[in-house]
Amino acid sequence: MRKVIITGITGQDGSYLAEFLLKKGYEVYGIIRRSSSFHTGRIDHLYKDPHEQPRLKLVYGDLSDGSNLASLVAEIQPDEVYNLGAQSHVRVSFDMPIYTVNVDALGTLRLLDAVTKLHKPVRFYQASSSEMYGKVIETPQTETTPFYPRSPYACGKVYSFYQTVNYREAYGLFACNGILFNHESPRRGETFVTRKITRAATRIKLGLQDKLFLGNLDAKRDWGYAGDYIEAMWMMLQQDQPDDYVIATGQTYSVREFLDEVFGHLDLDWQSFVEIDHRYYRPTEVDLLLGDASKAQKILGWEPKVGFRDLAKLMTESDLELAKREKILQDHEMQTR
Ligand code: NAP
Ligand code: G4F
Repeated sequence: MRKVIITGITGQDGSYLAEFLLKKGYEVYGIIRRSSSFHTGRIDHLYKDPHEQPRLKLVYGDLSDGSNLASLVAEIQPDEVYNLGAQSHVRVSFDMPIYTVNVDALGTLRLLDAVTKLHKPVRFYQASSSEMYGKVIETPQTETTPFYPRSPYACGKVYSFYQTVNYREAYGLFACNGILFNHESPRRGETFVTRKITRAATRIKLGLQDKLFLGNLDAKRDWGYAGDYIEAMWMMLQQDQPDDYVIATGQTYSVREFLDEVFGHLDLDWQSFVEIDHRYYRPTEVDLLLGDASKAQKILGWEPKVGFRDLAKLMTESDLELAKREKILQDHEMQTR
């Protein structure tokens, strides 16, 4: 049975990737951080599934601890490693630059080093990001577009990108960078803008909230569906040669357009509920991202299945169900007071 290590298994992408790899018959080792409260909500359904559970193993580790990573890698002897763990919030990286770079940049180096010391053929995936294009030098962005990072997060990801390339070239490691543009889902963290909007809009619809505070509404992103994007990660590691690939939809929309879509779906006018809060602005913004994934389409045979409108709809409908459950609980509490 092929063994795989996933860092960041408790996150959005890690949870979809674990689901996907378990279905393919892999033994999945997820590295999780110790936390004072439960944070495995996105993978609990896999752990409870009697068919998947025996092949899903959770082990404690942290990208800031190289010795722990080296022991885990040596013990597990994986065939594939997916490095998805990161402090992944761009705005937060301005508040915590040193921590972010320690985990997102040096963390990758620690893992690459541990994997290379195994002296067995291991395939390595690095979660690189469209944020590396930052103040974009050309549009659309491709694998050859120069990087111009605009945050501590993006600078850390550029470092990891080049370390991944260097381990491929210097040590012959089968290592790939997936340069993924923004991808979202009902499992997206609630402080990223799409999920923040779908959570708030659906709560407003049910009378659980009356305002939504946001930052820059003019930023444009190439938004895809996480479920599609994790398949591309796996495809990269199944090729004959390691390489780097852009994964994107080829369409770009503003935060304002996402608001139109979500509130429109709920028959609400967002202008009546949204207020601008400058705390959500970034010191340096990435104004426009638009990816060209034709290399991935040609070589991997990958293309996105879910477009912008369907993505907004599926996230809104999922959060509407969540808001309904919250409303029932709230009504019940009021009645029993
Ligand atoms: P996410 O939901 O924020 O998940 C991040 C994961 O990393 C969580 O499991 C988190 O664990 C873990 N983590 C954080 N700090 C860690 C540390 N010090 N050691 C080990 N694990 C740590 O992110 P995502 O959206 O799934 O993204 C996955 C990866 O792709 C990230 O590297 C992100 O930077 C990159 N990326 C994401 C996108 C996107 O649009 N989603 C696009 C391009 C690249 P806890 O649960 O304990 O916090
Ligand atoms: O949803 P966001 O926080 O995502 P951002 O910064 O594009 O980063 C995400 O995608 C990257 C891929 O390009 C990943 F590498 C990264 O890990 C992460 O997953 O913000 C999107 C846009 C920004 O321009 C931001 O300024 O939305 C704008 N925005 C406006 N109001 C807001 C808000 N963003 C957040 N998080 N919260 C707001 O209230």
